[in-house]
Amino acid sequence: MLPRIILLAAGMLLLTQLAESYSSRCRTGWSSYRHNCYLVIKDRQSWTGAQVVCEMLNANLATITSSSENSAVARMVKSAGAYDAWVGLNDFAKEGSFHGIKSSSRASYTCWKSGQPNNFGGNQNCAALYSNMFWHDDNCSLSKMFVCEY
Ligand SMILES: [Ca+2]
Ligand SMILES: [Ca+2]
Repeated sequence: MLPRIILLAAGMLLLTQLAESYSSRCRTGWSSYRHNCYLVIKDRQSWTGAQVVCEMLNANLATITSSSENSAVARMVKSAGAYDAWVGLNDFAKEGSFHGIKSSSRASYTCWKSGQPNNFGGNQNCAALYSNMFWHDDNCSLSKMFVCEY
């Protein structure tokens, strides 16, 4: 009887440890959501500068591909105290056709604020996520907080 109880206890301990390693698989300070890890960087950068910083952290500007991911990242942006934050969407290649950092095809999921993207002034080619979870295109040279993802 005793060995069985010990085995059971050992099994539960193993499960607990597995659960812990799963929930903390992101590097220290990064937040996990589903299969990815995110960090809102409060040091304001241009969109290009932001991507450089993310790359130095072995990450990229966040590419958001679902409404649940969008809500999760928006919560992170809000808790960082950001009004808005750069994410990894741009329309450099073709005006009005926004795609992610690593994709050449148009993003299938978007959450633009009503009236956006509007390419205001003919010079808004980078996307930022408001803490209320809607997106807008803005001038890429503006300095904003940003979200890295890996
Ligand atoms: Ca544009
Ligand atoms: Ca805009």
